[in-house]
Amino acid sequence: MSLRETVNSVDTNAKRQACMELINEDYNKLGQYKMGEVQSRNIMIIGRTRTGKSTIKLLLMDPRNVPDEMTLKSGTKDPQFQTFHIQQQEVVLNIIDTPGLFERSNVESDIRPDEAILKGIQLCANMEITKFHAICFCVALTSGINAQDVEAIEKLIAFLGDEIMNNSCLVITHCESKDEEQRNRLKLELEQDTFFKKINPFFKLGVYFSGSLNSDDYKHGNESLKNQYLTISDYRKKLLDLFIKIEKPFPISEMIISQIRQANDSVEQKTVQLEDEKQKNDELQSRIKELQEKYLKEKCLADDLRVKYEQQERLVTDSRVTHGQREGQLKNLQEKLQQKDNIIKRREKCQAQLGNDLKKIIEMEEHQTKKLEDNCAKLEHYNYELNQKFTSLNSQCYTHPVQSYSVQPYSVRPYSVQPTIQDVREILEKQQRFIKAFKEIHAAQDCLTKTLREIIVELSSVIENS
Ligand SMILES: Nc1nc2c(ncn2[C@@H]2O[C@H](COP(=O)(O)OP(=O)(O)OP(=O)(O)O)[C@@H](O)[C@H]2O)c(=O)[nH]1
Ligand SMILES: [Mg+2]
Repeated sequence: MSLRETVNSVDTNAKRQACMELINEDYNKLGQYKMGEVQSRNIMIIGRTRTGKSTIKLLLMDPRNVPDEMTLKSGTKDPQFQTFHIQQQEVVLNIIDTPGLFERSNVESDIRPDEAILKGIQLCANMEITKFHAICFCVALTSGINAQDVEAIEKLIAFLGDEIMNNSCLVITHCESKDEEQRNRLKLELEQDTFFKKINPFFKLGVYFSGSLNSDDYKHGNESLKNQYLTISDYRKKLLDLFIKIEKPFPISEMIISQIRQANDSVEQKTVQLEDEKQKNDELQSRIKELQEKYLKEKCLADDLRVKYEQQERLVTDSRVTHGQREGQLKNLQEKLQQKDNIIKRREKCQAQLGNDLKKIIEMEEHQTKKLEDNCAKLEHYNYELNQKFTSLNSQCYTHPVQSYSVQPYSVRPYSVQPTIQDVREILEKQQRFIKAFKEIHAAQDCLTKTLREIIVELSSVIENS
């Protein structure tokens, strides 16, 4: 056989088969990172806050999980995306755990249901998940179904359309201690429930139960944990069976996604606006705080000023009173001054009067003096005459003796000649006139003295008053 014939006669197929058998044997024994096709199931869990959504996720992962102790505060803040592989089934579960609808938080800002649903779908779109195999609507046995659940389902249908019903189921949580009889009774009760009647058609995939190892029983190591484990394992299996068997997922159309994106954008815009507003609000708050502090400082100042003002006002009032008193005193002084003025005037008047009176008195005195001088002159004359008479009578006394008569008129020198009766009578008459003249002088002096006394009395009273 030629070489050509020998080469052409080689059985290539048999050789390849032999090679591949060796390779396969080696890969099966030693091959690394072996790949196998898996199917994925996208599951979204939604429902009111604290109904047990995150706990369902834990149950699906591992039925031995024990949830944290119950609190009223919401747990999941943002949608959570997690992927699990069901080993025997070559199925991958993409679980989207959403924040609770009608969330209760510390800041009292309820997340609106549409917002929470939107966030979940947006997250799926971001993860290139554009179809859902199941939407698990979660309600807790402990809190039942209410108007908020109805509202949430209506919103979901409004977003995604009626078709979503084919891929929706209801999951009742907190049922780890319920036996089959109790569950059936529960189902019957549900059928009678007003709210459930409204949403029942939505759950075309049916009603399922869920639960978890009770944290209190776990804490106390109660025997009931075993039964709970068995029950929740059944729930888990039923749920997983459901997810695995769903072959027709609900597609989220591009349109819905873009709508959701738009809605989400507007939500984000609103969130940004909200953040802005919050920042502005914070700035305003700090400004208000500053102003309040300023106000308090100014108030303190104003209070101080008010106190000072009140003090000043008191001082003004006091000084007004003092001023009034001073004015009164001034008035009194003015009155006294006036009185003194009057007194001075009266004194001046009195002095003038006195001057006049004194003048009159001086005049009168002068007059009287003159009168006295006249009288003296008269008396001297009269004395002279008497002396003459006596001289003549002395010369005649020897021829006409008369009874001796001892008359000795004023400033008349004694004589030894005896006067006649006629002489004596004349002398007596003259003496009487002399006496009369003296009486007149005396009366005038009396009058003068009286006037002087009156003036003195008046002056003393004026001086006393002043
Ligand atoms: N016994 C029992 N407790 C549960 C069950 N589901 C939830 N809980 C309790 O309820 C609490 C809240 O459960 P979560 O799973 O966090 O509720 P959620 O719906 O995810 O809450 P949000 O994320 O706030 O919306 C958990 O800490 C558990 O204590 C259940 O099936 N059985
Ligand atoms: Mg949660």
